Amino acid sequence: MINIDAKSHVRGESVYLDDIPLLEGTLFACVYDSQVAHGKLKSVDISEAKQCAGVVKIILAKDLKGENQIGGILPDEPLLADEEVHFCGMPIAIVVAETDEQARHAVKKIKAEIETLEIITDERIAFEKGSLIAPPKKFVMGDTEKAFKDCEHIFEGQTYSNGQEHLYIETQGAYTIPSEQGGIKVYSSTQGPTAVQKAISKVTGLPWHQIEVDVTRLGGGFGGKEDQANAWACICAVATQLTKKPVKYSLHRMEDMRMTGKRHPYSADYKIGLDKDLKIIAYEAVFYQNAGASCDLSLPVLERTLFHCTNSYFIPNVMATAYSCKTHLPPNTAFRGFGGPQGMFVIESAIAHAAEKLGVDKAEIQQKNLLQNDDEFPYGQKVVSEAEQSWHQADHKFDFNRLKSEAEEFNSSSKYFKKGVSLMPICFGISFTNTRMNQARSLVHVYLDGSVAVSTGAVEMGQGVNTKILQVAADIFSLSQERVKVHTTNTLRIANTSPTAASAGADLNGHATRIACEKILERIKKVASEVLEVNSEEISLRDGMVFIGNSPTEMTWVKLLEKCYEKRISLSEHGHYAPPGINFDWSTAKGHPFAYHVFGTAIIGVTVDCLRGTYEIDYVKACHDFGKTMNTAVDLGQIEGGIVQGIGWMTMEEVFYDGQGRLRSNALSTYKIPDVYSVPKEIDILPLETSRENLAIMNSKAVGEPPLMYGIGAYFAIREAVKAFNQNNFLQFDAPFTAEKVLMNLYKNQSN
Ligand code: MTE
Ligand code: LUZ
Ligand code: MOS
Repeated sequence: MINIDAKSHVRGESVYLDDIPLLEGTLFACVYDSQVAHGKLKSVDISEAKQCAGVVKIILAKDLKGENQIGGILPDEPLLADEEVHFCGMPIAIVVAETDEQARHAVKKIKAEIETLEIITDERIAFEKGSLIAPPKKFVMGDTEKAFKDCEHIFEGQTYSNGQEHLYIETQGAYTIPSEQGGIKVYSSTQGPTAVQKAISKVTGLPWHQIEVDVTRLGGGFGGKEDQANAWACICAVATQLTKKPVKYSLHRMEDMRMTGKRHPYSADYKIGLDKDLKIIAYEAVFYQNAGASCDLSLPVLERTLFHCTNSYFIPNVMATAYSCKTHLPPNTAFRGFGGPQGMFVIESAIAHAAEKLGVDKAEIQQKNLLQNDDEFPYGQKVVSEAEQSWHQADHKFDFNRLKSEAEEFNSSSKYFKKGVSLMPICFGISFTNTRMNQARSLVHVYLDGSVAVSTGAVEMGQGVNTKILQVAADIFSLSQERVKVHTTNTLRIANTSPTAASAGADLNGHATRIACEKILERIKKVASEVLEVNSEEISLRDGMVFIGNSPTEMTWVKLLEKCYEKRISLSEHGHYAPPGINFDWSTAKGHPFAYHVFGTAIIGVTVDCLRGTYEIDYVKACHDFGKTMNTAVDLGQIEGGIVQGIGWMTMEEVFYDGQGRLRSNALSTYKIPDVYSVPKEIDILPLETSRENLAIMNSKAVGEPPLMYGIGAYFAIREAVKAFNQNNFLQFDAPFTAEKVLMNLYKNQSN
């Protein structure tokens, strides 16, 4: 089944925030933001801006009717700066004007007097100064201190991985409309409609039932709208509350890049110990996360770094510690993988370090330490492992040795181009690590014309979740896809939603839809059995017809619905789903947090141009654990997109703040994401063959985030190619591996 949005996307008919027709009298908001990363806000002069044409209102922190607070996890984030500013880009004032241009013009006339205070942009410096978001988190298994004594080889080092700009095609934005009795209807480009509702409630003082949030779809979120859509919706809502007019704000790209947080940069220390057979016996890591100026989602991101700090490997003795360091950057936030990729980069670096010093192939160490069934993760959960299976099936299909010797042969006869190959196994846990967030609801209406309307808490952001939900309903009722419509995500139809995140959107909302549809189906079948005078178990629905056993009857789906109505049987249901068997206890740092894990093994090949430092990704070939995919095209799209985004993070995207905390990579001219020329020339995905049952919807495992981590392999493949050219250099583990860094490393300590 094709993605249900495919046609309207191609025709430009899909509706995003900026496509919503505006009501007459709509006003436009624009934010005046701090140009200083840390300082005392002495005064704000709005006198000149107030006089500008079209300006209706200028809102400062003191004007808010509710609390000046939008922190979702810790209350440490004001909507508008009050006494201090904490990052460049922090909103100080909201200008509301009759047109977008007028609002933007007036913003330029505002002046703020700020007394600069000490600016910290580096996570290690923040750590040294004791500037932490919260006390550290720690995972311990076995006894590393004792185990290191028995190790044959021990290696220690440092790594750094930089942040990443989400660069969703649709920037952040919101449109708010006053409704009766002081309520507000909100259109928001958010992954979390309830999060928006809650934040607006805080800053306006309105109860949740006065706030309706509606989301049709996003032009991408990638985690950047899990929490950070709230501010813009709050800004519009506050303006609507104070002016009683509809208010819209759709950020310009440079505003978005400057004012919103990104993937967390991490610095880390590692210590890895191996025995003489290359088994990893002990591993210690200390992570320093650059949280930015407030908590946002930094703490759960930090936790997921710990959950994934051993990637696909079993290590009996582990001690991992993680610090969330507070700096004067925009608050960093969720980004596909949610801290997991940052943890996995460190263990991969430690293994590469060991392999290079021992003169063995990195893949040999990786393979020897893959998770086996019933091994235990450092957090206590027992593994249901596909790690070895995916490795072997990938090897069988793609022949790792052939690919490696092809590269070696090429290198032996090529002076200025070198190839590198690397293997990247992945293991990613599916569920919000905060157990209570793993729940979802779905509202299903069957109409008397035979059509079906479904609403869930899932937000469509290009990942195809609505297509999957539609498939669930169509499958259960055995209807053609035209008879089912998945509607907007709306807090009046579905309450108390978790954000669409953690790759769990399709699972949670798909199961909730399944439950709602199954309940309706059961009632309908009972009516059919009464009318047709047979047992309910003998009734089935197939392609819009009622069957008894294997024989069709005269009864159509629509006729049957008519009978249900006559008998006054409800054709609507509100399904609720909560995955069973998950728990986690932070007092012991043990539990069973994940419904299941997604595995896979990729082999990545690159070619480096050793005169220019540039590189091309020749191929990514992977055996990936889909469980049993319910939509091959959607899932392949997710894999391709995830791989390219992961490669971008690891190789070319360089977020750059200067010492004053100003974002210098603040536009597409200074921040480079993969384009059509830099994507892998070949992506070849082999589905893992497995018949294991899992908790995923229709056994189709979550696919949103895991493939991003194959991109880490590109970093190590480039490293191999650089080493083939320059053997005199032990490279730092410093991502992204930009062409500039590649060039420097090709000639570092090099005599020729
Ligand atoms: N794919 C597209 N096209 N756009 C997106 O914004 N977000 C990713 C992933 N794939 C994203 C995407 C992230 S961060 C997550 S968590 C999942 O989709 C969320 O959707 P799911 O839970 O339905 O997989
Ligand atoms: N968001 C969240 C997430 O709140 N908790 C998670 O565990 C998570 N994991 C991945 C992506 N977003
Ligand atoms: Mo995705 S980082 O869970 O939105």
